[in-house]
Amino acid sequence: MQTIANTCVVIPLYNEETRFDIDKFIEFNKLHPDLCFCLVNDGSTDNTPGMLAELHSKLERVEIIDLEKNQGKAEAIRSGISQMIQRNDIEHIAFIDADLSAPLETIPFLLAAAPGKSVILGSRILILGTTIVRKPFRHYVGRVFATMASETLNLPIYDTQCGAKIFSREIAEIAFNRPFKTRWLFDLELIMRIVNHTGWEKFKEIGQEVPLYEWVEKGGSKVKLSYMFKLPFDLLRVRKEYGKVKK
Ligand SMILES: Nc1nc2c(ncn2[C@@H]2O[C@H](COP(=O)(O)OP(=O)(O)O)[C@@H](O)[C@H]2O)c(=O)[nH]1
Ligand SMILES: [Mg+2]
Repeated sequence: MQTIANTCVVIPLYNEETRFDIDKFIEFNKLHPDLCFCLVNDGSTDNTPGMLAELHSKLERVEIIDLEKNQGKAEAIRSGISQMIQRNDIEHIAFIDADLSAPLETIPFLLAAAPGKSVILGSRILILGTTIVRKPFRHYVGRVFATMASETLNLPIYDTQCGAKIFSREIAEIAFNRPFKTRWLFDLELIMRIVNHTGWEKFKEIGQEVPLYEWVEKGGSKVKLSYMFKLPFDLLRVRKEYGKVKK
């Protein structure tokens, strides 16, 4: 039975002092005191470590990892997940962004929406009943990229790049067992690692994409727009490394 009692949420933070909202964590903790957090400071040069220390002193189930040098979101998440995998009491490991574009409540929401699944992928789909706020330009570039990725890898997933995902501990071990080849396509890489391990038919059984009820893009994104031009090349690297999904 999946409960949030044995779930841990990994959050990478790089210079998040202005976006990190400690009060939201304290409020959430009152409703879900069992959920644990692993907060990874990715070599921040601002007061992020100070804010993490404050949260650590206020909540019980918070672990902090301090990376001395900035390593990028993928590697920051990987260090958090690698540490959580060691804990036998943990069944599910999630990750979300520090700006809480997906609110903390997303975690219990996703677990309840996909009972028994070991790969739960949040998906940003604007349909009646959901609040999905993204800058039009980013949305369109994102959709063109998602379609290209889906075709190139033969992978029918609507939103591979969504920053809210949950895995069983066993699957997390497979998905994060080595460093990623690309800086921003690690979401695609980890999905391909899982599919290549389980095969497509099994992946369909254990995985589910769930439309988020809320995703509100926050200002201050640190992903450079110029990266857009590198995306197709990185996508080809992913295909070279992992091949296409065989069905
Ligand atoms: N851009 C960036 N984000 C990082 C890095 N290391 C960790 N992160 C975290 O990764 C998440 C990315 O969020 P954000 O910059 O808002 O990306 P976006 O919402 O996709 O534009 C945040 O939690 C960051 O703090 C890094 O080196 N660069
Ligand atoms: Mg963001």
